[in-house]
Formats: sequence, C-alpha cells, structure tokens
Amino acid sequence: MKCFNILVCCLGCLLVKEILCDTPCPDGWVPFQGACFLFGTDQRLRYNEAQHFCTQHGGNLARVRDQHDSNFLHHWLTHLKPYPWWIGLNDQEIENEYKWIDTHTAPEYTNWLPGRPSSTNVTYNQDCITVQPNAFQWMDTDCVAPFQPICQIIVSNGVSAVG
Ligand SMILES: [Ca+2]
Repeated sequence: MKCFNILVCCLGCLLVKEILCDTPCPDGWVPFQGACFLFGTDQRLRYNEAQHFCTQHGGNLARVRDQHDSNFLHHWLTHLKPYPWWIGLNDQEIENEYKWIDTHTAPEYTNWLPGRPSSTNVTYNQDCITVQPNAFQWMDTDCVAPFQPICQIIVSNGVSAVG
C-alpha cells in the first residue's frame, strides 16, 4: 500500500512537472504548449503600446496557434476581469490581409466572432484584433482603443506530441 501511494505521488509529481515545469518561463508568465503567456491585467494600452509592453517583457503580443491555445486562453481569461485583450494579429499593412506580429505570416488557425472581421469599414480602422470577454472569440477593433495585452514568448517551436 505504501509503495502504491509513493507510486501515485511520483506520477502526480511527473504530471505537475509536465504542466508547470516543461516550459521554462519568467516569473509571472504561464507556460503552455512550448510558450509562455503573460496577461497584462489592468493595463489600458493602445495596440502599439501593448506590443511595446510585451517586447519590454521579452515577448510579443500573443500568437494563437491552434484550438488548444484558444482553450487555454479561454480558461485563463474566464478568471480575469471581463475586458477585451489584444493579441498579435492585425491587418494594418494591407486591409483584410491579417498577419501575426511575430512571424509576419497569415494565421492558419482563426477564432473569429460571427460576422467578423467586419471587412472594410470607412468610419473606423478596425485593423487590430482582440479576444472579446465572455465570447472568447476574435474581433477586429480600432487600434487606438485602450485594452489589455496578452504577451507570449515562444520557447520551442512545434507542439510536442503526447507520449
Ligand atoms: Ca481591417
């Protein structure tokens, strides 16, 4: 019985290590899928200020790589203040050509709110992307709006396969 308990404990430690220690992240950053994420809670920054905030901390505005990243953000944002969050996607260069701020590549995965992006809008330049509270989906937004940054440091490329 004692051995069994030790075994369970060790398995638990391994699991915790896998979740918490697999990716080395700076203090205050949350590891996930070979990346570290920082939630700029209570920051009220324009898009370019938000990116500056992230680079000052050693990263970029976050690139949402796949559904797993989306689920991860959903999980964390649920516990934080319901307010829009900047991610690293924008079409500031060419309208409707969205690119990630760190790789300058088009997104392979997207998680738009229904009806978004809202295409050409002559009234507002909705060229910067937020994750909206409650829905946890993406919305094209005016880049000068004051929102909170989600920063990311990519530690290892390629998501490690299970097993
Ligand atoms: Ca746009």
